[in-house]
Amino acid sequence: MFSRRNFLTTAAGALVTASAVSRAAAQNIPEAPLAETPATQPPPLPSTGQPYQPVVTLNGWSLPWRMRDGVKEFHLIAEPVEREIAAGMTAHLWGYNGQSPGPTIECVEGDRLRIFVTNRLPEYTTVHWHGVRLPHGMDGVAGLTQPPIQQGETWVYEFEMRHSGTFMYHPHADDMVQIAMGMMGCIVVHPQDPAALAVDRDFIFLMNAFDIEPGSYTPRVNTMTDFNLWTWNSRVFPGISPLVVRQDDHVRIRIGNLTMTNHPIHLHGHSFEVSGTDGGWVPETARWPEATIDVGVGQMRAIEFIADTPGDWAFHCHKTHHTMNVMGHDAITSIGVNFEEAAEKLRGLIPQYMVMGDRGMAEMASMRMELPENTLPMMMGEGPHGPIGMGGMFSVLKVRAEQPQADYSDPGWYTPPANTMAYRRSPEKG
Ligand SMILES: [Cu+2]
Repeated sequence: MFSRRNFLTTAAGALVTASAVSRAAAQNIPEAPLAETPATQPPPLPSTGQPYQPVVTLNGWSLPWRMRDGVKEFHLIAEPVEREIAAGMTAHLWGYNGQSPGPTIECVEGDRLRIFVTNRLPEYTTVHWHGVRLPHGMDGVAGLTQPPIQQGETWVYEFEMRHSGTFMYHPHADDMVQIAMGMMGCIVVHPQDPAALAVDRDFIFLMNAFDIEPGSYTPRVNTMTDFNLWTWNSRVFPGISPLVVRQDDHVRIRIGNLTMTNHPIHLHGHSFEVSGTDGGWVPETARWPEATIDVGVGQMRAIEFIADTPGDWAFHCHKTHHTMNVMGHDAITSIGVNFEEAAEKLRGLIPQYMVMGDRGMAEMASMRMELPENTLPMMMGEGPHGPIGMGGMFSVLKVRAEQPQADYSDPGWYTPPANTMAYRRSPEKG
């Protein structure tokens, strides 16, 4: 779970440099809860205000608020964080309240929000509320709508959430660096009527990407397209939580893209409809069936389906390089090349010399190579039938008849009923 830090102490300390908030105002700043784990937190029901059905942030959490005179007050702290990308690799990123991405901000259409933003980064920042329709001065674009938030300062954004939907937040100050470092989060504005647009399970995540050299911890911020970690909420498979649902649940998955390229997201075993974008909800009469939805840069797509078929269903980006991890991208293609002659000579010099990749690269999925410190092999994940050979933007939708309502715990691997699985044809059958 997240922890509460003593904000009054830190606020008082920050006053040495802060100029935007007076001492009296600082006393009134709500505390800023902190997440210490990349584990998916169970969705919290709203403590005050209108009821709503909360979302489940994959490998993330939702930010608690304080209700003050009818205004929901949140507190984001922009700061350096350590994020586990998957077991075996930790990255030094920038984020909010202890993690990258920052916590999901959930509220209800018509709510008035007061969001305190404290800057503990080594440079200035702002927060832009992507997709939210608000007054000019609250839009968070450094230089255009406000001066940047300097180190140590706390700034206040206050506006009404006039439309339900799925939005994002991220800096609009030194954008290239700050987004490459992992600064982003989700915003979910629930409809006034909790019965409107109701689903049984509602998941959300952001797609992001990093370029972290094996053996190092900090992303290269100037990389334009050649990233080596394709992540969902700053996690790669098998570090991404499975999406666990009960059979026949009406499921919504909200997917935002803050990488520098598009991602065709594909779901196995089901077809879905796009029900929302960062512009709002798609009228039911305008939806059409899909099995893959391309999510462009800076876009958000909400998809919906009935999870009618039990099983473990792959859910992934269809760009094959995006379901791979760090190591091995630079390996030369050598399919069909006969290395044996050269290998014989090399073995004379290096006794353990091994030929790799002359029959494809699948063997790499089961091979445990020596890796530098703090990095991940290209393919990972062990399934019930062997290595899964995936990494990056890949997870599993787990549909189970016996999954209890509102239970998100991992039921383990699926066992198919007898005679419903592909089988090896015995050669003697002729
Ligand atoms: Cu992709």
